[in-house]
Amino acid sequence: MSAVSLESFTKKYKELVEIRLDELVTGLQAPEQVKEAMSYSLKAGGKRIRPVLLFATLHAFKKDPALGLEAAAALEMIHTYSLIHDDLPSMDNDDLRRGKPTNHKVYGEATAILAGDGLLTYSFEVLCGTKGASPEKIIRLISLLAKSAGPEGMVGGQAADMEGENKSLTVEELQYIHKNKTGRLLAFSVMAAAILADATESQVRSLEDYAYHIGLAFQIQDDILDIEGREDKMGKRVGSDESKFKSTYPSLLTLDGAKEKLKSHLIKGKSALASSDLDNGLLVDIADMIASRDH
Ligand code: GRG
Repeated sequence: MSAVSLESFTKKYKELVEIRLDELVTGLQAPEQVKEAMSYSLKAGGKRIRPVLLFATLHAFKKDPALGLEAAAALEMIHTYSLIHDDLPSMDNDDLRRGKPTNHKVYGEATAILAGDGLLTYSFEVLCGTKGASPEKIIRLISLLAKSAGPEGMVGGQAADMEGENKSLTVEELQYIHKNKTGRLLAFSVMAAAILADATESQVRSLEDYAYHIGLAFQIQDDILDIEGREDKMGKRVGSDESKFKSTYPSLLTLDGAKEKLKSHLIKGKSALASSDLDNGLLVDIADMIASRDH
């Protein structure tokens, strides 16, 4: 348990990033339809785990979390674009996300594609405006975000996921998909804060290790929720992995095996922090929350 409660920290910084996201999109000189579509998905009720993780990592360095505001907004834009595109008919063809109609169901496919493209490209412009950071740091942030979201990161993970459909994958292949599709943006949350806070090499190593394990824990819990989750909490259909014959941790390891694996990543993630000299309370609480979340 940390001195600051995760609940109050999340409430405060979730609101901060939501206000900033709203200002950023409202201020755009762009056609109303695409602005509205971008805004619709940004405001559709995401948990903001990635921004909160970024702010909490800055807090662990005893830095003002608000230093990471532009990076957090940029990150949430990339995450939102990935969900809009993932839901498209040519990808997962989903009608519901967070209990609401998906972007293309409301605005049509072409506008949904453009809303995703708009969020992706605008996120880099936003990151360039990071306040209080030197040009060198901003370049490191841009490079890290591009690497994390691009073909060697999230896009690569998504491509491997699509190639793996209707095939039986090995645990290693599944791990590659999730490390990249889901893990890399979560890792960016932590490592962007490390850049902003001038982390030492040993702090970087501990945080990379922590991020790797919580990224996999996040995904394993996602697979478990697709079996055990409640549709009213999830805001989408459950059982979709099985109906699409997708390899998942429960399908490869059994449900109990997946739960064991989740527990082991949680322990490893938390122990990676134990060797760092950071104020870890919130990061430990986030790891626990990720492993036990119900949506
Ligand atoms: C289209 C390039 C491209 C990539 C898509 C992230 C992704 C890659 C697809 C999403 C598919 C999916 C359900 C992955 C499981 C993990 C995940 C990213 C869940 C959604 O993230 P949350 O739970 O979402 O943080 P909220 O709604 O809280 O923002």
